Amino acid sequence: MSSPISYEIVERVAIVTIDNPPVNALSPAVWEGLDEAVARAAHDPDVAAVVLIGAGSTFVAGADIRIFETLTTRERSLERSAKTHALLARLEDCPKPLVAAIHGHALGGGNEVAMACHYRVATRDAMIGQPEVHLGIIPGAGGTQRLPRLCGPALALEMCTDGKSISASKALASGLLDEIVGGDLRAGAVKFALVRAAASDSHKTRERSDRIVDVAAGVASCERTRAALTKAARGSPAPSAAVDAIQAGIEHGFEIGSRRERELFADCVVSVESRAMRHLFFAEREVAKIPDVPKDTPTRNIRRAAVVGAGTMGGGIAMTYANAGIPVLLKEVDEAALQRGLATIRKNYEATVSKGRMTAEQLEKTMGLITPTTRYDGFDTVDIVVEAVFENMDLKKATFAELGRATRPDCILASNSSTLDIDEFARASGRPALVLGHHFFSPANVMKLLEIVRGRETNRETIATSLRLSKRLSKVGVVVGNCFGFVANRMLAYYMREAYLLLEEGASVPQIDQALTDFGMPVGPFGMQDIAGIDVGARIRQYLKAIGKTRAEGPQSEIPDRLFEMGRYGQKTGAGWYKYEPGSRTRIPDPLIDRLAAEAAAARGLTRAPMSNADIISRIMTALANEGARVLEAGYAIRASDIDVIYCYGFGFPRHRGGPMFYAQTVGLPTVLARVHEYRARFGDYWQPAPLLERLVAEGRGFYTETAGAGVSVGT
Ligand code: 3H9
Repeated sequence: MSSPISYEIVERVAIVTIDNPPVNALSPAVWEGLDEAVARAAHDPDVAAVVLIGAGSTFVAGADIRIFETLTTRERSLERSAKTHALLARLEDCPKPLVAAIHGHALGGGNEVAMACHYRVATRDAMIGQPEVHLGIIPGAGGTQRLPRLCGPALALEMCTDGKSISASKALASGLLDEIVGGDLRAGAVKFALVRAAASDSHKTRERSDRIVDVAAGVASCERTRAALTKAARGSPAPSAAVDAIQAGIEHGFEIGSRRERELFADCVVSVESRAMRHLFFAEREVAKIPDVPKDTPTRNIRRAAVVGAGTMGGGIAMTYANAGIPVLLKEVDEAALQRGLATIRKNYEATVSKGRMTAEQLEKTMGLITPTTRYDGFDTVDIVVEAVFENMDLKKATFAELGRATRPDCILASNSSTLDIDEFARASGRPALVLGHHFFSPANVMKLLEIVRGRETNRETIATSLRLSKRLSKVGVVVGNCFGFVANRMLAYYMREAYLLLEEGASVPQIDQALTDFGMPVGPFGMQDIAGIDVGARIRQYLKAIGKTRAEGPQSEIPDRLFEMGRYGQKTGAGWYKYEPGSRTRIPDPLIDRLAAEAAAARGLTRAPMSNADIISRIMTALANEGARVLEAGYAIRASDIDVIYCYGFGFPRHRGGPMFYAQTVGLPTVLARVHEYRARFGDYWQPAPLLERLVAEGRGFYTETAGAGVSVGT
């Protein structure tokens, strides 16, 4: 195999190029090659300086994340990172100026390599960051030690705990970069290196202390960051471990700090939390790979869009398109509804302006991309329509029939339905190959998930176009099959069923919500329903009743419908599962709910009894995983990891748990199956083990080898 590192000399400067597509990740061969190339330059009498540069579109996007799977024990990790630290010290000890030339991204280990160089130059559009916390780890190649020495503790703490990249200009201002190169990076870096060679000054980052003069202030900064993290980290231990490592370096110097970094890195890399987050990193990239939709499937260019319905969802979807710079027609039935919708959109943007995340000028420009209308005029100019009218089958079918007439025959027609049968809309439109679901999550302009619902006849081009479009809209698009509730809401029905039943059996609303937020959810099931609106679920149940179906098998609690009858729709009516003071979103427990729960329990012949938070989590997560297994077996999700992505992006499932399927696997599928059997014995036959779960346990396998069968199939 050829080396990913090449070496050439230009004007007495050794150019060491890292060429390890697609992102020049630091594989063992890259580390080794770098070590050898810099040693060679150090001894090469024709070389006065060294430039380290990346081939292709980026410098280095970090360590090769797959390698972490080999660090199965803490000892192994300690051994490996000691070697990496020593290697970087060797680079830093190079007697000739060593210059990192950065374009694209210098992330994680990529930035750590750059910081072990004596100087760093970059293109104007380069991005630099330590994103390790997103993988549940901390920088492990000296990042927690060199970063504060270059840019000061405050920015180092920020970068290592929030994982966000900074721009080249910010990096320059902070001292992390030495120069921004305007023209050709390689030529600029060579020029820079020759100047430094002439000055022959030593510049080892590890020996610098000028950015950490005031140790007490640095420590105080660490303590403030740690305190602020308690809430933001939502149970992930990595951010505070990064603070500990930085603090050790500030208080006790580079060597002791580095040792602490290695220990904390080792703790993190073997943790379940990090495994979960690494799993999600690859899962997110996997979702775009659809077995029968090859990468080279042609896609349509979406230049103009239309949204039908300017309610909460329609307005949010129009904002999503406008935010991506795509002009969008927004249609409502009458002028009053249209003006209400537009006013809400403007209010949302004004809130963004007031938070300083948008300028007044950008607001007007973005609003200018949204063209309000009460007619279908102009619909023959758009490439896609997203229907977001009221969740009613007859209304939606009539809308699709109308859209079939009002748009060009090659226009894609998408429905934002959260539950209904896409194939019925497809038939009504007269162009089923171009019809599918685009199920956004509320608020549509904020939530990152887009369920792309494949109908029986949806063609490959429409799927490929939707996947590409979702990236443009800054969404994570996941292709799912056409079943009631698709994947997210179908599984959510089981999550909610258990929450209601737990309430009737003796837990309280605040206890259940607290158990779930302690688990890492951003909000518990009842708090979430108060935000989404109790009326929404109630209307769906009414529709299902009318067609003789239920959302989830098993006993259905009457309490949500009683709240609906009382007009308690949640936050919007000032009362739901909780009470709310006017203008406040603070949840106030309401004894009325306990009375309703007691009545419901009596009606079902139950004696209410206290239960532990662990029992609550166990019941709810078992229900999710069991239903997830059914969804997977039916082929409504292509992979178990797609379900994980759906839950993390659609409902804020804690990333450090990896999603409901990954979490089940960390609990152990035999344990999950045993719990299903136990619940069946205790609560009744509506608890049925998913056949896939039984099969996997019998075969000693996990969820992650299964891919979809027939459900998510195949147009032409
Ligand atoms: C680290 O560095 C720890 C250190 O402290 C050192 C410890 C010793 N490894 O995202 P894309 C693959 S931890 C392996 O679709 P984009 C990715 O899976 C690391 N593979 O492209 C995909 O493969 P495929 C810290 C990687 O243009 C392909 O590359 N660094 C890695 O949308 C394209 O990726 C990070 O966390 C990797 N490090 O975005 C940065 N990176 O085509 C992670 C990417 O088979 N990477 N791949 O699906 C990113 O954030 C984005 O990939 C990047 C490009 C912004 C670079």
